[in-house]
Amino acid sequence: MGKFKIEKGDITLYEVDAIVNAANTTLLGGGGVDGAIHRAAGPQLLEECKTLNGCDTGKAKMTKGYLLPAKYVIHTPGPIWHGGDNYEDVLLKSCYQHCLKLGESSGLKTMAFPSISTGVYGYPVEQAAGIAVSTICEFLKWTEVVEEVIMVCHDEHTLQTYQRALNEYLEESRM
Ligand code: AR6
Repeated sequence: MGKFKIEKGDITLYEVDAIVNAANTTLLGGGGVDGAIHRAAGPQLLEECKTLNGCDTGKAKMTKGYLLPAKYVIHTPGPIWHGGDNYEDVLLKSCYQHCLKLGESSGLKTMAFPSISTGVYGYPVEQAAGIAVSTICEFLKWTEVVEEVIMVCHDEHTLQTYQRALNEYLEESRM
């Protein structure tokens, strides 16, 4: 059973086994957290990403962390929000699940996630937070490998939304 934390910060500064990148399906970089991770990791990250042949939405692929304090980067393309009737919730949950399973099968003990899809991809953070929190907490109940998952929120609104989602999840699981 692992621990779950929600913090405000910059994920590129986290010294964990793996940070997760909210990427796009090309895996060749972009703006937002993806741009920040590529800048901090240096050009070797892009070189490795070029060998991966992209990644489907909802799946995940891992690279080394290069100049980052994190050992590895797990890249996952989140769903683009198209109103909510296009399997966005299924795909977002799948992102978290694939990243967590990849971390576990690679023997990682500590992982940090950004709020996948809630920036450029437009997923409403209130809905995304519920999916992220429940998927991570369910996984942490049974894993014997991953010891800690940190949700790294870049701004105050995102932080408060994830904290509220965690409180709601804990209340519901007590009922
Ligand atoms: N640390 C933690 N979180 C961050 C950081 C950071 N350094 N920088 C931004 N965020 P976004 P998406 C937050 O747009 O919505 C890229 O171009 C940000 O405030 O990075 O999944 C990709 O290449 C927000 O809360 O990712 C794709 O094309 C969250 O990270 C597309 O954007 C996600 O915002 C992916 O869009």
